[in-house]
Amino acid sequence: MSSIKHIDAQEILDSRGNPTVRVYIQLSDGSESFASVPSGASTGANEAVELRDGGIRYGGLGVQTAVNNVKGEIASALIGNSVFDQALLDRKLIELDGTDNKARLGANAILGCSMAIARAAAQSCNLPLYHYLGGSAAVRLPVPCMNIVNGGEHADNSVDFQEFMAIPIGAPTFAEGLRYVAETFHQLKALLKADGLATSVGDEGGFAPNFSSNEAAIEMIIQAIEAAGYKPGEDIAIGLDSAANSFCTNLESNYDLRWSGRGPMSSEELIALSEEWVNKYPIILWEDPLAEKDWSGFKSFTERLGDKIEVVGDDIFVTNTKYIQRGINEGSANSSLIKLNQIGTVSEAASAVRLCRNAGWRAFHSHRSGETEDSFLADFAVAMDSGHLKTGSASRGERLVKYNRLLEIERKLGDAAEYYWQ
Ligand code: 2PG
Ligand code: MG
Repeated sequence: MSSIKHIDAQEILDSRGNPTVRVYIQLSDGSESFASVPSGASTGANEAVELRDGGIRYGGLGVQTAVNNVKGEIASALIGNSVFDQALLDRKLIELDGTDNKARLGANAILGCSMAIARAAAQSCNLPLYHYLGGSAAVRLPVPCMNIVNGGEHADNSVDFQEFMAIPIGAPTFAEGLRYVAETFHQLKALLKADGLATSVGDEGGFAPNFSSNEAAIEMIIQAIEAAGYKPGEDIAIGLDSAANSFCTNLESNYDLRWSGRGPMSSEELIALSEEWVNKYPIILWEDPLAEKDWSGFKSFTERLGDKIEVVGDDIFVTNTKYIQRGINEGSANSSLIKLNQIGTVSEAASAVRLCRNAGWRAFHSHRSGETEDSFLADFAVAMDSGHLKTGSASRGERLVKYNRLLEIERKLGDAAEYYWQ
C-alpha cells in the first residue's frame, strides 16, 4: 500500500492572470505529483464554491485561505491514508468540509487535492492517468469540439453567444480531427482579415471580432470550413454554447440578444429562432440555449430539438447529480457538461458521467475559461469514455496542452485507439 506522506499547496496564476490553487502530493513510495485548478467566468449559481480571500490582494481574488486549508486541515486528514481509495478520500474531503457546496474549505482547495491524489496514485502504479482512472479498456479519444469564435462573457465584442465550436465528426482519428478544425481556425483568420475584422482572440483562444450578428459568425465559420476543404455537416459540424444566463434579463425566461437588435424575447421566441438556425445550419450540439433558471424552457427546447441535436446543460446542472437527475426526470436536455471544478472532486464528476450514461444521455467534458497548463482534463475525458470534449481553440498554450496530451495518448494507444462521433 502506498500512502499519502506529504501535502503542500501554493497560489499560482491562471490563464487570465488570476490566482488559483496548485496542490503537491508525496507518497510513501516516493511518487510525487501536482495538480492545478481551473476557474470559470460564466459560472452557474449552484457551482461548488471557489474560495477567494477578498481584500486588496489581486482585487480580492487571492486563494491564500484555500492554500492554507490544504496545508493545514486537509493535509492532517489525508496524510497516512492509502492513495488508492479515490472515492473514499473524496468523501472524506466532502465530510471534512461539511457544507453542501464546499464553501468552507473551498472547492478549489478540495479539487486540487482530489486531482493530485489521482495523479499520484497513477504514478505509483506506473500507469498513465487515463488508464488508472478508466481501466485498460479506456481507449476512445474524445472528438475535439474546438471553440473558434468567442463572444459573450469571454470577449468584449458584439457577439451574444459565448462559443462557436467546429466539431470534426467525419475525421478518422483524433489527430486528423484536430487537424481539420485547426485548419478551419486558420482559414477563419484569413477570412476575418480579408473582411477587415479583428483577429485578436478571446479567453479560450477563439477569434473575437465584432460580427454584425450571431448568424454572421456561423456563416463565416461555414465559409472557413469550406475554404479548408471540408464539407460542413459531414466532415465538420457546428456546436454552440449560448451561455444564455449572460443575456437573460431580470425575469427568469426573458432574453435579450443585444447585438441582434431584435429586442427582448420570451423563451418560446428564442426557441423558435434556435429551431430556424438548426434547420438552416449544420448545428449538432447546443449548450445552455436557455438560462439556468428556465427549466421549462429547457424542457420545451429539448422536446422541439432533442431528437435532432445534442442539448447540453451546463449552468443548469453544474455537474451535480442532484440537478442532472432532475433534468433526466423532467426531460430538460439529453446531455450534461462535465466540469471538474463545478462539483469539486474527481469521483463526483465520474458519478455525474455515470448518471448521464445510465439515462441514455451524453456527457460532454469541458475545461474552464480560466485554465492552467495542467492537462488532467485530457486524461479524464479518455478515462470516462464520453466521446467528446471542449478545451478551447487552436491558440493559447493552456488550451493546446490538453489537445497535445490527447495526441500523445492516441499515439501511445496505437492501433487500439478509437475515435468516432456518438
Ligand atoms: C462554459 C465555460 C467553458 P466558463 O460556459 O462552458 O467554456 O466557460 O469556464 O467561463 O464557465
Ligand atoms: Mg457553458
